[in-house]
Amino acid sequence: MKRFLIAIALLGLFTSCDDGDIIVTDFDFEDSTLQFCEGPNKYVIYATNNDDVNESISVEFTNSNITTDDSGNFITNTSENITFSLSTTNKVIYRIYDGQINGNSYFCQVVPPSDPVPTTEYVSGSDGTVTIATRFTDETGDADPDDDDLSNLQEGWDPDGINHQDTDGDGIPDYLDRDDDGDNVITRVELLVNEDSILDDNGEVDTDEDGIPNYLDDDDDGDGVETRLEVSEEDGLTNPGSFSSTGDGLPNYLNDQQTEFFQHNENISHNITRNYGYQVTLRNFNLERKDDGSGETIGFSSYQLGSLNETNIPFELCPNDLDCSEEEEDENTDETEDTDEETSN
Ligand SMILES: [Ca+2]
Ligand SMILES: [Ca+2]
Ligand SMILES: [Ca+2]
Ligand SMILES: [Ca+2]
Repeated sequence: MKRFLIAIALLGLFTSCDDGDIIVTDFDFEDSTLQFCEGPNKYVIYATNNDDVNESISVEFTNSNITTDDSGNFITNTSENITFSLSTTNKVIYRIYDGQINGNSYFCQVVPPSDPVPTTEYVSGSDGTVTIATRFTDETGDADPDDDDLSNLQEGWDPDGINHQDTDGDGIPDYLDRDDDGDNVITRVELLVNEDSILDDNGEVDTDEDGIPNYLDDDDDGDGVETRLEVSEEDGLTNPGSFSSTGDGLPNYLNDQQTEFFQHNENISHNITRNYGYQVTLRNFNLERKDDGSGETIGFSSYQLGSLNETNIPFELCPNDLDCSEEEEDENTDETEDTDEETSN
């Protein structure tokens, strides 16, 4: 933000010899963290600064590709970049205030506070565009988007995004798959060590000692019955951690002396939450000074406003590209209608 202010000051020195229309190309705000809120009849993305000067830059806009979730998080309904034109309703505004600026109350309340008062204001005109580029911020080596306590690098994540490991071949790469071996026991549970655990050389649980750790082994006890069939729908699907047991305290899927099984094709939920970063870029726009009637105009060709980060946004994943809503639909199938055979004769 400081650089923005300094640049305006410097440009002020030059505007007199160029009709006020100067193109600036190298503001660098890529490190600024943006905030978002839904104000009255508009969305606002903004950044504030209260260090040497009290100032803000904001983009106020409406766009049908953008919505909010129940928590007010910024959500887009497309993975494509969103670009819209600046106009009388979609605006970039830069302000300097006479006191500390609290962006949340200033931009997001129906009735903004009367303090602080803007003393300087620049507003964009009808030229220019805003682009919001969506990316995941959990696509890094040490991130853990499936929350199984294994980092992306530990799960065969490919930084180039081409050859991610997918142990169970269900189309969900291990780094996003909360059940890597598809046996209906989530990876986080299969990694838990207790006093009876048999560990491999890497310190991971390998009950049948076949060299494949439980979280990648679809038959954990090596009794020839797939783990997914030794876990009942009830305990495996809805309550990982308490599993069918014949009575000796050991879950059946970890007991090679027990080979009873349930026949089913169910999968536990694979939904996770992910973290997003929305990069906001402004292009080919002008800012016109509004507070002093000077009409001073500053032109910009490209301006990285910064990144808006949203975390823990629900992200639906379905094994083998199945429609995960099918289950709910099945539950809603019509019950056999009772025909009223009442005859009045
Ligand atoms: Ca998988
Ligand atoms: Ca598993
Ligand atoms: Ca094993
Ligand atoms: Ca087994």
